[in-house]
Amino acid sequence: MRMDCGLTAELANRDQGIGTGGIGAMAQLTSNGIPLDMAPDAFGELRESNDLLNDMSALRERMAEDGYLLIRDYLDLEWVMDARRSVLEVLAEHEMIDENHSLMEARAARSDNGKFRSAIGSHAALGKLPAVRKLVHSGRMIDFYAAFLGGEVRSFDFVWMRVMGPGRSSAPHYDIVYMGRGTTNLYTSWTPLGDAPLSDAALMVLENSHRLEQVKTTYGQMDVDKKSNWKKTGGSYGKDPAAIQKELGCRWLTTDFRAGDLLVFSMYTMHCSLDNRSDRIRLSSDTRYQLASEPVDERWIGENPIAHSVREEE
Ligand SMILES: O=C(O)CCC(=O)C(=O)O
Repeated sequence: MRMDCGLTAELANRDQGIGTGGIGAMAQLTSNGIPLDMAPDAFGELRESNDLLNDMSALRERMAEDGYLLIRDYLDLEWVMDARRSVLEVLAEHEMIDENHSLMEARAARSDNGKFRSAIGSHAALGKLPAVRKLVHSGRMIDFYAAFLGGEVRSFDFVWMRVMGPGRSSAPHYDIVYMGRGTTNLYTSWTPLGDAPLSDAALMVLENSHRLEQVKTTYGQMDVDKKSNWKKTGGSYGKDPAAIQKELGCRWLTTDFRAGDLLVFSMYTMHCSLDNRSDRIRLSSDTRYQLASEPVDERWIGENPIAHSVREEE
């Protein structure tokens, strides 16, 4: 079934650069191993919202309209780089980093068989590193949410650290299917810990996917920790971003992310990543924020959150 994303023509016209250079002139990109349709009505650039930073009601309207906010150079660069270094130090201890290059380049080490190594056992441990927690649980990050949400902020204790080695990508999904047992007035911060250009598994957002009622009322009602659901999909909407783009009629939007950028999106904003075509590891965190006064999904709270360790019967 093909759905109409709506507003596509209007929004396609809004982007600068598409078809006249910029992201529209990029070489063929892939996600989940599948070539994307790079035509201007299927693929485009994320819109920046820095111009609205001093106007929270305009920023909230933008979130309602776009389902995401891209804020360039927002986070303290020194904090971002401290977090990057501390994660890379752990990866180096696990022999995942090519020692012929400087640590901060994050070049992935190869095993004797030529394959890139992915030896790290616990990503949850990376999310507990003090420099990472400082970045995502204090300072400008919390200042942003206090102003955006208009009250005292609570963040999930679980900090997801993505170690996206060469060839890796993430599959299209809504976050709500993983964390929908509390308030839906909940937001994800996707934070690149270093530059994350298109070649390095940049994140993509499916334009207007937060307004697709047919998807929100079906897939968007799923709770992945119910046993039968997990077996079906592992939580993703599907594994073929090109087919999903065609089915839903929305464009995939992305950009060359830089260290210090912040991408905020709603629980119903479909996202996935490009394939990592570089020899670097793309590092990023994804973290969640809500008003402290609203109900919280307990799976993500506490010193050792249960996350998805428990599959429940219906
Ligand atoms: O970093 C990625 O590729 C996936 C991130 C993600 O799924 C999220 O931020 O919810």
